[in-house]
Amino acid sequence: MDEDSRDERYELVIVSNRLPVDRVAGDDGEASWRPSPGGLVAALEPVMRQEDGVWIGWAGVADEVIEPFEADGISLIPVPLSEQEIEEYYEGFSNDTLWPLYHDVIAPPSYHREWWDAYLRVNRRFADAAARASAPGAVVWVHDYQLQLVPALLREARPDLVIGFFNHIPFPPYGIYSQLPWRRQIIDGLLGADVIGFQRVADAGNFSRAVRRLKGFETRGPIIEVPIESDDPASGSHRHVTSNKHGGLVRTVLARQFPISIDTQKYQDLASRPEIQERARQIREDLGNPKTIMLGVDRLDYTKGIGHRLKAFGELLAEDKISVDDVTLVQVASPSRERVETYRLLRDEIELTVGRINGDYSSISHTAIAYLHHGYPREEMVALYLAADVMLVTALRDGMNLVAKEYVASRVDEDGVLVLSEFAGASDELRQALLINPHDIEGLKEAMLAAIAMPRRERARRMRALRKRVITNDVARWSASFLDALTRSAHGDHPLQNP
Ligand code: GDG
Repeated sequence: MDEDSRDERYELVIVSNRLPVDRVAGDDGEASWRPSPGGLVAALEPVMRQEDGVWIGWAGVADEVIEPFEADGISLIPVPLSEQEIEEYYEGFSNDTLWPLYHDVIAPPSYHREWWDAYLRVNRRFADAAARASAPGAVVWVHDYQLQLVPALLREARPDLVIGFFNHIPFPPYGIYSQLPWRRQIIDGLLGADVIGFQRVADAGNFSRAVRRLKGFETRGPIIEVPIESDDPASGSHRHVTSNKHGGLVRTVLARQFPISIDTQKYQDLASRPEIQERARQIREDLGNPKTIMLGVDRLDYTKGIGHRLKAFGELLAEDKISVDDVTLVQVASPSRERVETYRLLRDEIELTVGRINGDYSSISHTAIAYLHHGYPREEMVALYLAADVMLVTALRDGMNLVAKEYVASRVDEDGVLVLSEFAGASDELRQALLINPHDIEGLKEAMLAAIAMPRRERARRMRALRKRVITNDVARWSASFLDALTRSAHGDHPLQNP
């Protein structure tokens, strides 16, 4: 990499904790980069190519400085992180302070001042990298809770940029958020953006309330009025600077919902492939062709309500409402954050519960729960979705939950029943699912029985309505509507209506 290309400037800059690539060792021992396909890349790839874009993030390798490179035609700028920063900024502040706090304190958040220091230091590094890579007036889109300080740090360095932030996880109610010792700094960090996107209307509302309570700023619907100080770099730029009703100068920030989605077409295409449909039949057969297959697919995370799901399933077996001869639960729990203590404890707890249920109810020929602590290729996931009569999404709190949407997108046969927690963002849109409160174990059990017994016509009616939603609102539409709001904001126009 020579000096010139290192100093390249881009019109569209995506910033996220992790770059969408993994380093893999080839047969010859040479390391190379493999794109890690996710919805976000799928949605942004076409825009990135068209707009001369770059992606900034950590490459997944500690204690190494990696020069900018290209993978699959996308320009990538790695931000280095030391092993200690991964412990303090990522596993610590991001995943053991913010993650539990933002998910309704389901697990107790840990507050450590040295973790905060690392969070600030790493956010500065990301903001510096973005400031260096951005062309004059470029659009920068920052992602997720690990980088909430980047918008303000970036605005300070580069008031010419158009800055967007999207929070993939919930934003908690004020009573919970206010626990955070650094609650003001985070709000200030986010308010550096021109557009702040959330998954749900309720998340945007919680954020606006926190802004009013902590900063005393006025809000009008989704618009937040941020007073301009004379030394504020924004005072030099006329973009979104207007007078408020008291005659003071304010910068306007748009904070509203932009519910994320999936690459629907990709799931439909996979589900239509004969070999994947054959694999779905094979899965059913391998499970002993039970009348009903129930499925859970989650990262092994305490927010996903896996324990509540197992409890309901175990009680239905104990009460003879279902039998292992007829019903099998397949639980894919993909490994996650295994270096964080709470996650290790959760794994023990879940595996103890699965072992007990299987010990009590399985027979030689029928296993109650097929528990799989693995990650699978996407093709296998789609085969599982096709094989499952009932999909169980019982999150205690979840920004969106893409699994619910992937299940619906995969059901090209218009069959299958989605049981969906009202605490997952997806429940705002997927109203024809069987909506449940996972804390209400009796209610959850009733919904599971209703799903098992649901007649084909009703299954098809509900699935058609769900599919319509996921087909219309796919991830390309999501990114287009966020970028459209950002571009409009660059012209001083904040859309008050849904874009
Ligand atoms: C965060 C928010 C929000 C899981 N196991 C395997 C596998 N997965 C894939 C799923 C899905 C993704 O991982 C998980 O997405 P979720 O949305 O369900 O949950 P989080 O990981 O917590 O994501 C969430 C999301 O960000 C986006 O904004 O919806 O609320 O928490 O795509 O399919 N994929 C493969 N093998 C596995 O074993 N291939």
